[in-house]
Parts: sequence; structure tokens; C-alpha cells
Amino acid sequence: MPVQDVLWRLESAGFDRFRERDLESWFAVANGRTGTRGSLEEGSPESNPATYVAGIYGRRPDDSSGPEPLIGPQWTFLDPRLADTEVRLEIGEILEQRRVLDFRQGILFRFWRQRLPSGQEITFRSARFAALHDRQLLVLQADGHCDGTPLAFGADIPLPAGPSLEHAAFTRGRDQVDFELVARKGGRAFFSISTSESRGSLERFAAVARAAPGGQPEGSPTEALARAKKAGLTATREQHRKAWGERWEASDVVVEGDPDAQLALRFALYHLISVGDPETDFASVGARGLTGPGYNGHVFWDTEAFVLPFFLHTHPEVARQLIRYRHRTLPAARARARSLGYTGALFAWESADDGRDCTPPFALTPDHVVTPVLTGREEHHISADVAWATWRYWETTRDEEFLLRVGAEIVLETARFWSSRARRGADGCFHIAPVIGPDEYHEGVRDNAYTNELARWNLERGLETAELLSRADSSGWKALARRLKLEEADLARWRLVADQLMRRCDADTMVYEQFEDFFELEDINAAELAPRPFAGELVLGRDRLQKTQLVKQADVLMLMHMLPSAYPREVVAANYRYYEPRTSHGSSLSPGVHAVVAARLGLAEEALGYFRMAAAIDLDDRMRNAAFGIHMAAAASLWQTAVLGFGGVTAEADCLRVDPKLPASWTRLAFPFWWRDNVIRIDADRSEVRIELRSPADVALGAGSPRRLARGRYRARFGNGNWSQPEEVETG
Ligand code: IFM
Repeated sequence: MPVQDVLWRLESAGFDRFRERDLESWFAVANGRTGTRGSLEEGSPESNPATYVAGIYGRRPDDSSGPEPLIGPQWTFLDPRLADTEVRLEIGEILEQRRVLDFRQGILFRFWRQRLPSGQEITFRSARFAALHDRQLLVLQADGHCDGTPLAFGADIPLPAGPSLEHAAFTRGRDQVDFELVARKGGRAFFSISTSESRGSLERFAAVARAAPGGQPEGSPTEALARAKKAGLTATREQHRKAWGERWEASDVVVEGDPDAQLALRFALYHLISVGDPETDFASVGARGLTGPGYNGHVFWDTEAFVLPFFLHTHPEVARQLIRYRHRTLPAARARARSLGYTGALFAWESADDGRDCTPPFALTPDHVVTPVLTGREEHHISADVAWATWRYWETTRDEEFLLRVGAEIVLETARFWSSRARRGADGCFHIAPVIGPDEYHEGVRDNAYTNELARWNLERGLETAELLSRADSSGWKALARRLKLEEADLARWRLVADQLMRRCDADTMVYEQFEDFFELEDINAAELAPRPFAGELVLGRDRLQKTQLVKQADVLMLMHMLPSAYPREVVAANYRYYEPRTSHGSSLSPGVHAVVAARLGLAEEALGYFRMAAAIDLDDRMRNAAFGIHMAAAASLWQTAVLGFGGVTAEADCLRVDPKLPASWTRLAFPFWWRDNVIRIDADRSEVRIELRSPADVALGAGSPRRLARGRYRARFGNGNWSQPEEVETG
């Protein structure tokens, strides 16, 4: 049975065929290896059922549209019948139709009662999950009856036709069906599905394995199936529940006083946990996770800048695999930089199985115009974003081994890229152009502030990496430098470019100009144009858009969000005041970043408004595209708002700073935070913060200095605008 507590579940009652695709995204069950949309077992007219296998993509025969995810067999399909009568929602009268997604257990439940045209009433219940303790397994349980007569379910398991499928081999045994699916110019997926049925009750296990293009299968579905059958469904479900329990223990964010915010957070965390895989670097996280077809499952900077911090501080093994995925794609990133006339590594703006850039050349804009997509050619900040995530991993774990073997190569090769990407101008400064920053309304600009500042930061971290490794492991560093053909002259150039890369910040107002001549563009107030969020293309048209200061998504503010310690409060405040009114939030990435920045500035109520806007992107389908899958970056931005924004946690180089600033309606905010092998539990209200440390750590409160705290529990009070020093709490 699903959990009773309404703050741990999402429930939808009734049936609206035209909303079905949105619900299928919401109710997806996934475990980082596979994801299955929440389609009804028997199907429905507008349904778009799919099971995705992370990292398995195929190409169309003419290779026109880049890699697309392979769609697996519809393992949840049932064809319920009462004797020869079909049982479907559209036939007869619906008496009850409810889906309940139980976040705590990671199980999707369904309750259905239908009056058939004959007057008979059927009862159907099902439960399904993607096992979290054994990521090869998917499980479905169902039962259906009509006045004591069991329903029959049929044995068919359809294979949806997908453009990326080249070949499917299929073997049917007595109670088992095996599929081998070959993606065109891609990997392979294997499904072994076993069903047992007895008097209206059904149990089904689906075991999955996958193979990279040209590679051997990772695990055997037959063995996974045997494991599941041996354990039995009840024990398998128990292990799955236990695995979810551990994830929630490490990541749950408790909000008291605001049930909507609590539910939105748990919904977001459910989908984030569902997409993590700590065991392998086979795949990264697509912009819509494993919940829908949006962006063809491609991986963007959404992963490093939004999703990864959540894992870094709740399940660092997943963050590590996400970085390893990028490391694995370094050869493609080097080739891409070379092909554009640069050195070092330029990661794909859109990446799939092999790391080659797969940004489509054309796309349909919100105003239904087929337009060339320039992001693949010009949106290069992705390289700095990957370096940023890698550095954050290093700062958070202090794992020198990982830095030497994996992280350093990413940071150094991306630094090298920027030193070739920046060119000296007639004014003697280095410039980056043409370029697209996070604000994609303005293409082909010069010196995008976000890109330039992150590039400078990347160059500096490259230098720091060289310095650090040469001190810590001189022979390891020499071997790495030799392998990368890095010389002193390269490092000298990095210093030069970092020092002389153009920065445009008005000395009086402290506002960073988003790019050269941005301030000359027509000034515009976004909120006066249309209720936000809105698509700028629809309101202004593409041509006018480029000539105005309307910003699609946090750009200068994104910079300040990514590097919070680098910008004084008054600079962030000035930039927030300037850019916030000019932003349409045409991207789902934007509201959450505004929420974090506002929360850190102490604008708690404004931040809460943005938090709600970010939450509504999927739960209210605010961008009219929830049917294409859950917006993973927006989901992650809710965690960032709660923990980094309202919770006020900043992982600084030498301490963890904690400065909670709760909105008036939040009476309590509590969460765990993983940092340097320590789990730090923060529990705050508006006047007090309680901190529990698993091992000693340097902690600073508010603007105070760091203090070494031993393992234990502490309490600090807020008064006169400051936090008191933490006092140890006696434990009885
Ligand atoms: O990565 C984003 C981009 O910043 C804005 N357009 C959508 C992409 C995928 O979410």
C-alpha cells in the first residue's frame, strides 16, 4: 500500500486522455539504468509509453537528426479481459481511477474500478518499480477481479517502433520473453521478461542489460532474472524499499509550514534520486532524465551546473560517475576543439553515447519557425561548466587520486581550450567571440560575461591544478604533463589570458554588462510584456528579441550563483536588481537560479515566488511541455534553493558556511549535507539553527569566522542580524 502521508506522495485521480502524457512523465519510475513512463498498463489513446535504457541511443538511417534514445519493450503492458470483454477506461463507466506515486518507497500504485457496459464492476490494482538495489530489475505486480472472477491479462509485450531501432530479436518461452535490441549505429539493450499469473494476480520481473556500441553486455539479464525469482517479489520489494530509505536518509529536505513547497521538493528529489547511478559511467543524465523524449535524451550543462551539486552533497558516488562520463568523452571533446581551430577540449553542447556534439542543426522555435540552431557552434561555456563540476568535486571530496587520474585532465584540457578560444583584440585585451552565453536570445555576441568569467576561472583552476599536483605528486604531475604535452609556455599563456580577458563591469553601478554593447540595446521590462515565464520569441519575435535587453535565463546571475564566494553581496544585489526585471524565464533553468540568488541576498519572499515558479514548471506544466519529460535542471534547482539558498550553505575552500534565511511561511527547514566525508545535518527555523556533525569539521555561521567543531550537536541563535557562536548541545 502507498504511504498515507500526503507529503510523501503525488496522487492523480480521474482520467483525462489529453493530460495523459504529462502524467506519464510525472509518474515515471527509474533507477538511473532504465526509466519507464507512467503509462496505464492497458494503454490509452493519447499515451506515449516508453522505457528508456540510459546511454543507449540509435541514429536514423540517413543520420539526419542525431542520436535518439532506444525504446525498450513495453514491459508494463497488460491486456485485461473478462472472458472476451475488453476492460478499458473508455468502455463503460469509471468508478475510480487513481495513480499514487509513493516517493518514500519509490513505487507507483494504481487503483481502478470500472463498471462495464454489462453492469459488472471490475477492480484492478497494480504496483510497479525500477529496483534501486539491483538496477537491472523492473517489477510489476497486478491483480484484477470482477465479483470474484479473475481477469485475464494476456501475454503480449509490445515493442514500440522507434526510429533508432535497427534490429530486434525476440524469443518466447513458456513464461518468459527475451529481447535483443540493436540501436542503429549505437549500443544494444537486452530484456528478459518473466510473468507468472494465478487467478487474477500477476507478477512480472523484467531484467535489463545493455552494451555500448561495439562493446560487450554489461551484466546478464538471465542472471538478474534468476536472482529476482530466487528472492521472490516480496523480498525484492523490501530490498528496493530499503535502498530508497537510504537515499532519503541522505537527501530528504524537510520543510514545515508550507506543504506545497514540501511536496514540490519531494517530487523533485524523487526524480533526481531516480536518475542517479553510482555504479557506472556508462551514461550521464539527459535534460529530461529517463522520463520522456524531450531533447532526445541528450546531455547538456544542466547536468553539471544543476543536477551534479545535488548528488555531490547527497550521493557523491553518482557525482563521480557523472564526471567520469565526461572524462570518457575527452577524445571527442579534443577532436571537436581541433575541428573548430582550437586546442584542448571543447565538450559537446549536446552529448549522447560517444561525446560527439549532437546538437541538431535546425529546430522548431516556440513561434513555430524552423530556425538554425547555433548553440552547437557557439555555446561553449559547457567546457567551463564541466571543469567547474570537476573542481567542485575535488573541493568537496579532496580525493587526490581522482584529481590526478581523472579530474586534472578535464581541468587542464578545458583551460587549454580557453587559452586558444580567446583572441587578442586591437585594444590589447583578450576576447571571446562569436559566442552564445546561457541567455540564448542573443547569438554571436562578443565577451559574454558568464563565458568570460568562467573561462578566466577555468584558466586559473588549470594553473592551480598544475601547482597543486606538482607539489603533491611531482612524478605523477610530470607524467601527466608529458602525456598532455603541457609545457611551461602553455601555463604562462594561461596566466596572460586569465589576466587580460575582457571584463565589462560598470565601476559606478557594479553591474556586469552581459556582453559587449548589451547596454545599448532597447531596454525592456519583462513583466510588462507578459506574465512570466514566457517565450520571448512568441512575444517579441526573433528579430526584435535580439535587439532588446530581454534575457531568456539567468546569465550574469548564473555566474554569481556558480561562484558565490567571488562576488561581494552588494555586487550580486546590484546585478540582481538590474537583470531580474529584464528576464523572461523562457528557459526552465532560470527561475530556480533566481530563487537561490534572491534567497542568499535575504530576499526570502521573492525567492519563494521564484521557487514556486520553478516548482510549477512540471507540476503545473507551466511551459506546456511536461509531456516531454521532467525538467531535471529545474528539479535540481529546487534542491539548490532550499539547501544553498534558504539553508544558506556554502562549501568554501576552508570551511562550510551556514547562514539560513527562511521565508516567513517556513517554520522549519532541515536537511543533510555531505561534505568531505562528513554528513552535516542542518535543522533551522527563523531564530535558531541546530547542526549535527558526524565527524569534526570547520564551520562558520553567517558572516563569522570558521570554528573547528568536534563530532556532536550544536545550536546557534539568531539575533540583531547575526548568528551567535555555536554551543554544543548536551545529549542525554
Ligand atoms: O541547457 C538548456 C539551455 O540552457 C536552455 N535550453 C534548454 C537546454 C536543455 O535544458
